[in-house]
Amino acid sequence: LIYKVNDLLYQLLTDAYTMMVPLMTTAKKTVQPVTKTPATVADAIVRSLVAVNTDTVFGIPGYQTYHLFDAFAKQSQNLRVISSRHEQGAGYMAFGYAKSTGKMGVACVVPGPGVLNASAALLTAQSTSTPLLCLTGEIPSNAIGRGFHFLHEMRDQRATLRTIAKWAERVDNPEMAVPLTQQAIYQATAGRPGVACLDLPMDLQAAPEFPARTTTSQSVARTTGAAIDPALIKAAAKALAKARQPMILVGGGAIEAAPEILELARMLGAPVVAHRAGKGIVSDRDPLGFNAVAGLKLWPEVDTIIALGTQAELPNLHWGGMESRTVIRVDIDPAEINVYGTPRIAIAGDCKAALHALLPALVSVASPVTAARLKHLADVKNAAAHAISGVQPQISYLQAIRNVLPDDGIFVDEVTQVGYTSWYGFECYRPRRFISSGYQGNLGYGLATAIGAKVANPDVPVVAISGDGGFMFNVQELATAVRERLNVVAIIFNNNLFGNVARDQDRLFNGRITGAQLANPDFPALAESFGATGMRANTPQALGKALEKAFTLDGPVVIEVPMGEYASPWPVLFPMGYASQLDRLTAGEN
Ligand SMILES: Cc1ncc(C[n+]2csc(CCOP(=O)(O)OP(=O)(O)O)c2C)c(N)n1
Ligand SMILES: [Mg+2]
Repeated sequence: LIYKVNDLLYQLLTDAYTMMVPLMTTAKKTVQPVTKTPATVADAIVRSLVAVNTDTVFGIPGYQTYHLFDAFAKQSQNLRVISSRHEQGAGYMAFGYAKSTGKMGVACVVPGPGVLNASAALLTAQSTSTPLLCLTGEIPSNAIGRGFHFLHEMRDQRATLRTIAKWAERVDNPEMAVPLTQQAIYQATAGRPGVACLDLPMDLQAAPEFPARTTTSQSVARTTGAAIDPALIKAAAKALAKARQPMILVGGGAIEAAPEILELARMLGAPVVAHRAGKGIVSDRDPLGFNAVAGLKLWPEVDTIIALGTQAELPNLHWGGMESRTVIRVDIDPAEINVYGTPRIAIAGDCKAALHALLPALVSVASPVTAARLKHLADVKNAAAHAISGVQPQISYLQAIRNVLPDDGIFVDEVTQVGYTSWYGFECYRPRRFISSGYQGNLGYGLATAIGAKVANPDVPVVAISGDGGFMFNVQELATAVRERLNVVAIIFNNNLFGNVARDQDRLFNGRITGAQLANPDFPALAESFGATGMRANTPQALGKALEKAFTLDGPVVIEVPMGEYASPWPVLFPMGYASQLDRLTAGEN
């Protein structure tokens, strides 16, 4: 009731004030036509975002975020609001925005169901070390923890978010709003990037802006990146110089060090293996750019491995034999380095800084790369390409897409037969052009992620692939792309099945397939009903033609590709089975 009365009084006062403004301006020319409401804490928060060049917020407004959205509106010359049709869509749009640029993505959602709807996207961003800030509404501060059954109330939202995000805090008084916003931005972007969530009780958003002050009742922590240890750099240089068969593994944490990595690779004559996030750091056109299948083919000979900004899941969880090799890991997150066991040389720090120290140390000790070595690597790469070419019809479709998508075009995968194959079978030539949901493997993240990527890269073609199963998880975001006139192209490989599940069940449970059959809409007609363009392509050649046309259109395009049988994409990637090293890792034998 207090809030209702408050709202009413506030409304009456602003209305009366607005009505008086014309009178004041005609009476006295010097009086400014003030129609603005007084600045709120929400305004101050949004100014903090604009100060770090935030230009887009993805979200859905609601009772507990009205003041934030109004503050966005007041900053409309600096900030664009893109509302989605489900909070998961908003989360993935912020994710796609961040993944394709390296900049922080921003989402804003109501508490409780809004937060939980967004949570799958937050988890994906956190798991892929993606900088994302989520501003979450919260019930009035004096109702928190009281169990009053307030709209969207959730028992402990901050605690829930802490299980997902890198950092989650709540603003408990107006004076902390700006410092905690700055801290949230810092947490999302500094060190190992990740998800920062800031809970903002609705009454505090609406409170008058708090004048800047230094004394604070909630403390604001700062963490600093570790300095690179020169002794470890020396040891790494020594180990690499001694290596007969070195291999470099790269992940998302190595993107900024792309030029240094190429230099290292050429100096050592070492292939650079990328799986998902690391794709494009070294171009697949470069003789030293290796996909996971080529990496695995070379693995038996490899004696020394340097993993840069990657969880190094491939050798640790799947390939095995890490204990008999010299392992060097460089990771900005010291907690990550020892997850699979302690590497011989563990360098906690930024990849670029580490390589700036390592490269000069190597110059005098590394031996020249022989022509025989390069020939051998080329043979391995060719043998892998040959094995991959047998994964049909996926490879033919991926090739058709690659032929049309320019080098700077963005490809968004999904967990579908063509998507798994793309991890090793879709060439990538630049970093941040291949977007994956990483080890979360979320169905339905593709379309919304592609929308976010297109918002951030309006001049670049963006294509998302999915199965019929995955596409329907977030189909509603077609409406967002139509409204925003975003030329995002969604290719649906339709086998009327949760295909991967059906194949596993068939194999594991003697042909008993449960819960995997799907009844689908007419996808092109569905797209047209949204105001998008719908197409159908029956062959790789037809898909190439359709895609060419699609990139010339205005607004989103859906291309359905009816599919029959697929070759399994798994044997070339995991011939030893998935996570074959798990028992060894958990038995502590590393
Ligand atoms: C959010 C989510 N729920 C469930 C799954 C489990 N899952 C993995 S693959 C798959 C089937 C995907 O079907 P579809 O998108 O049509 O691709 P297909 O394998 O048929 O090519 C399912 C249900 C998942 N990966 N993500
Ligand atoms: Mg399917």
